[in-house]
Amino acid sequence: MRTSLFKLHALIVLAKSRLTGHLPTLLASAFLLGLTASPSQAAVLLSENFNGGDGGFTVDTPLPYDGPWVYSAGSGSWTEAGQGAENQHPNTSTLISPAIFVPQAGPVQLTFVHRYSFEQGNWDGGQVRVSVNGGPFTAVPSAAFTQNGYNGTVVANSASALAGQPAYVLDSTDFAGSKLTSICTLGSFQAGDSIQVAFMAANDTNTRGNFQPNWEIDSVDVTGVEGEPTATPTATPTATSTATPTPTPTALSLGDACGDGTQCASTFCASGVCCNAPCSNPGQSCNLPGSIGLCRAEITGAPAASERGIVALCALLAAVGIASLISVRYRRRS
Ligand SMILES: [Ca+2]
Ligand SMILES: [Ca+2]
Ligand SMILES: [Ca+2]
Repeated sequence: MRTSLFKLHALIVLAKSRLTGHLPTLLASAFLLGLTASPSQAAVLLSENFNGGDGGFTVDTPLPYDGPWVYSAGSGSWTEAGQGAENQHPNTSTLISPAIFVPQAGPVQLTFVHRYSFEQGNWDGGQVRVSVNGGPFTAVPSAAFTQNGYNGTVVANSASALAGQPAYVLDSTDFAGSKLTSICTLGSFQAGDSIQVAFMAANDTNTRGNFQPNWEIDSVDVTGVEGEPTATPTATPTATSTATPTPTPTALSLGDACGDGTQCASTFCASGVCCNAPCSNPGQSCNLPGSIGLCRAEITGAPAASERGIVALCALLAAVGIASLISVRYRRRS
């Protein structure tokens, strides 16, 4: 309910932000929607109906006997058939699932469809077991079942490996006409755990149940907790605040005294000041009065103002002299 309200709120914010065209709000809302994606749904960890194959299940049978677990393509199920004649030893066969990866911490639930017909008198029985991370298989207790759990106990003086333990015994209801759906919690596990489910058929030294097969597993489904988001809304601001840039020394402006170009914003240091250009050619300077920081041609060696005046006066006098000579020659001819 809380999740739904949160989603609704996020949707409203999203709609508003679309109206205003406010991109940051839009992005933040989309982020929130992603974070709240179905946190309460079950994650399917294994789903096998055996109709197209054995599901990769394996069988452990310590001592050979008449009817250990076998896969039946015809019925799309695994079946166990018990032991007929007396053979002087317990007859146990365990059907084991492939390793099931648990991606998120939390409870894992097993649902399986089956039927059974063990020897009358509770001499034989069947039990569900679980192994975590390759450890030993342990019984799933009666209390872990929420639907169609164990219906009895194997007698204590049986040769069965389950003597005195809770188990499926005798016949399931309407064996010939229907199958049961049993549901139990396998336990609560950590993210990254690997579990295996087992169906242990444990018979004594003789005699089958009333019907065949003695136990049949038609389908197996294992579900876990749907993945919670790994990112948290506070993670992003924290990450950006830690990424504070290291302060760098302020670069010198044009005209500031410098030792080398790395100190200057312009990257050029010429004539002892930061310069707008490399200013390295002969006759150039970056610290001329009136243009400090700008590269200019040096005026050293150029005529001073008084000298320029004398030169101009001499040129004028020379021009007057030449004009006088030309004038005298004209008068003599005429
Ligand atoms: Ca028996
Ligand atoms: Ca038996
Ligand atoms: Ca099936």
